[in-house]
Amino acid sequence: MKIGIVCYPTYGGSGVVATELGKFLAEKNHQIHFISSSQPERINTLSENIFYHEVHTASYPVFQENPYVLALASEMVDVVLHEKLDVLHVHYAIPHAAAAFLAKQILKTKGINIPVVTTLHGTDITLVGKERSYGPVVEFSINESDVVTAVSQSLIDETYQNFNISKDIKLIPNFIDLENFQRQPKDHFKKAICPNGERLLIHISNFRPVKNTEHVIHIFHQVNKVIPSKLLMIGDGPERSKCEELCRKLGICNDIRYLGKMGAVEEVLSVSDLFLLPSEKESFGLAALEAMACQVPVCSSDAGGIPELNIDGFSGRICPVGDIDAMVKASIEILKDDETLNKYKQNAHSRAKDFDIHRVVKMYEDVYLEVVGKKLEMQSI
Ligand code: GMT
Repeated sequence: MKIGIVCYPTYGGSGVVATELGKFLAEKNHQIHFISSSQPERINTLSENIFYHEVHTASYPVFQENPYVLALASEMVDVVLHEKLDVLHVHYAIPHAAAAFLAKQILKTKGINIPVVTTLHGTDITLVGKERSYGPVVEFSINESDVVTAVSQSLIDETYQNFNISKDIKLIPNFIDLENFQRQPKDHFKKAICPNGERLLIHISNFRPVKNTEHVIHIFHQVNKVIPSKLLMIGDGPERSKCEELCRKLGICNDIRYLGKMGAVEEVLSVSDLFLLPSEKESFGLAALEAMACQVPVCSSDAGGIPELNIDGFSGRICPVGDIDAMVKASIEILKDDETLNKYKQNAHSRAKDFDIHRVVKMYEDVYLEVVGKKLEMQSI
């Protein structure tokens, strides 16, 4: 099939899901056309089946801001027409689902019926999507999509709670490529960071307020008093400077390293002992799944869809959102001795296998086949 994938080019989250999905579909001989505002971070492979179309917004003195949605819809129309796409798959409702609706209507006037699949990822529903300034458009464009998927049951439930949705929403969870994400021998790196055999804790996110990154610092501070440890903070975003200030205030800067938006996170995950994810909201927690694939157990909050991924007492521990003391206790329980830690590590890896890319991508392929099949049926009537 010829599939257009529309996504944000960002580090982590929906951008990563969209690009990993496209790369894997390309390996399965589908032709993939990524449409985005700039080259997505993880399109790093050369493949005869992968194409990239950048959205260009022409500026004009009258515009306060260039109207991206219009440029995106125009690009979608152009790519569907000239590349003869079978289906458009948009990731993150705002503004991609609305732009897809517009493109679909334009294409209709040219006698083309392009099916639109919308995948809901998280804050497009649970946070910013609910804002008065976006809500009606989000609701409308979900209802107008041919198929809607969401990455967890919790996100499906919240979508029905927050909006008046007439569509069935299919659960297709996020996935992991276990060949790329696996524990690698990086002992020299572990020795450099933890010279005295300390445990290594890690957090990876875009440092937005929903991630509760300051809680990560507080949890680490308390754990470190009981079990000598170090902390890696990976990623970057608006809350990072607050975290740095907190580290200075607590006098623990020497035990914490900020490595920014690293490319190969599987390398640092390979030497880590515990992933901390105290988020206030989290529809799935892809970063936690990547950690589990590298045999890193997860101490998380119970926000959103996290409990559908992390199993309390098995792949890690789950505590109420905001309960720092409980997360400290739970982390210590996981890290207290090698036998317990190794058990959690194995369990985390075995849980990650439930989200194997081979199984999950098949679910997306089935969705594409269904909508393309319906389109062909309608054409033949
Ligand atoms: O919804 C967001 O905050 C952004 C989104 C992204 O594009 O980074 O992240 C969400 O999508 C990920 C991929 O499906 C999920 O793993 C994250 O849990 C989810 N983030 C939140 O719900 C906060």
